[in-house]
Amino acid sequence: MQEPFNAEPPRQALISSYITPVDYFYKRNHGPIPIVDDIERYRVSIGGLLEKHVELSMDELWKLPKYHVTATLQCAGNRRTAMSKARTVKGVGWDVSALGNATWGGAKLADVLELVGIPKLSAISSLGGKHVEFISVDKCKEENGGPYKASIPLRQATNPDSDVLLAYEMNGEVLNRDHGYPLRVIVPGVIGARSVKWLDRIDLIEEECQGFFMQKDYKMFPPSVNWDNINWSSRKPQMDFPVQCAICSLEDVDVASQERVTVAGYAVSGGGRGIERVDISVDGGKTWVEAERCQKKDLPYVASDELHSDKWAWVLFKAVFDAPEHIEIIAKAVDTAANVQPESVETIWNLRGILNTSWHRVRVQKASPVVKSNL
Ligand SMILES: Nc1nc2c(c(=O)[nH]1)N[C@H]1C(S)=C(S)[C@@H](COP(=O)(O)O)O[C@H]1N2
Ligand SMILES: [Mo]
Repeated sequence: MQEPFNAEPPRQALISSYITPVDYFYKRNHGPIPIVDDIERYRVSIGGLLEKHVELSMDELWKLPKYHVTATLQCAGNRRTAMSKARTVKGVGWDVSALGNATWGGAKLADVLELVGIPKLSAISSLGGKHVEFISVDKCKEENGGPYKASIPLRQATNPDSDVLLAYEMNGEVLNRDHGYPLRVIVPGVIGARSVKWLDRIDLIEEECQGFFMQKDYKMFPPSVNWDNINWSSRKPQMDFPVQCAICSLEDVDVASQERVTVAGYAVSGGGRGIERVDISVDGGKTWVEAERCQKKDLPYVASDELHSDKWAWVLFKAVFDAPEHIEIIAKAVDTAANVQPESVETIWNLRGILNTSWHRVRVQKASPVVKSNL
């Protein structure tokens, strides 16, 4: 989509490496991509309930300890197109590639907040603030021309272990314009919508952000809720994402041209829960085989002595089968809390089409044998 600019890579490209190259990393925008080019004069303002408002330059952020966090960013709308096939939903259509796994470099939000006087691990500040709001410089029609914004609980923002970053690097390079130059938030394990790009302001606030994307979007409703009976305030904004996986080595429907088919893809869970295993079925879910976990190679953008965490990253998986005549191949992942993906999309259908984490299915047909010519 040109306006706003939204893009995802082909399935095969997505899993061609453990770290997603910037060019293959999905892009999701709600308004025009802003240009912030005067880096000398760029400041991120920190205020809200704070007694003293502070402005930080990039120089000051670069001076803070630099962390590398390898984290999968996933749009809540990933796999929406498949959900809309069950029943129509509202939202941008995505196949299975509205996510990517990058090594983000930047300052920890917990360090930045400490710098402005909010101690580590605070759940509520002495000034009454319980949430931290991120405000962008872009302008969105959903916000009536105002900036994109989101918030996270203060507890998460001040906890160094939650690895929330003010990132200025992606895969060892300066963050590019599409992904939030010069500075963006990365909230690992949480739907992409909270990782605000082109950061302008950080505010300590009492209650969660009242912006459109927190209050009127990105909430998970039950299948009974439709556009006539929706009550937005009855639900909380979606934060962590649930366990997810998808097969990327095959399209739906694919033709197997060889005797063997390779079933490969990604699996990831939110909230810092790792992936325990991925099960594959080639007989419609009657029997399952555990997929192999692909060895992740050295992290190309991290030196061994650097501060690094990859607990928020996806795993790539692979299994190889004989190609029968007609098969439905299914993948489902289990996370370290033993959460399993739901079997059918109908049971998790919701009007905004978010968090389609149902078992991922592709159909494969064996190619008809090539008839040898006598010529
Ligand atoms: N300022 C701003 N931040 C934003 C958005 C946006 O439209 N504007 N989109 C959000 C959504 S919904 C997602 S999924 C991620 C996408 O990040 P990416 O484009 O770097 O992949 O950014 C989030 N941050
Ligand atoms: Mo998103």
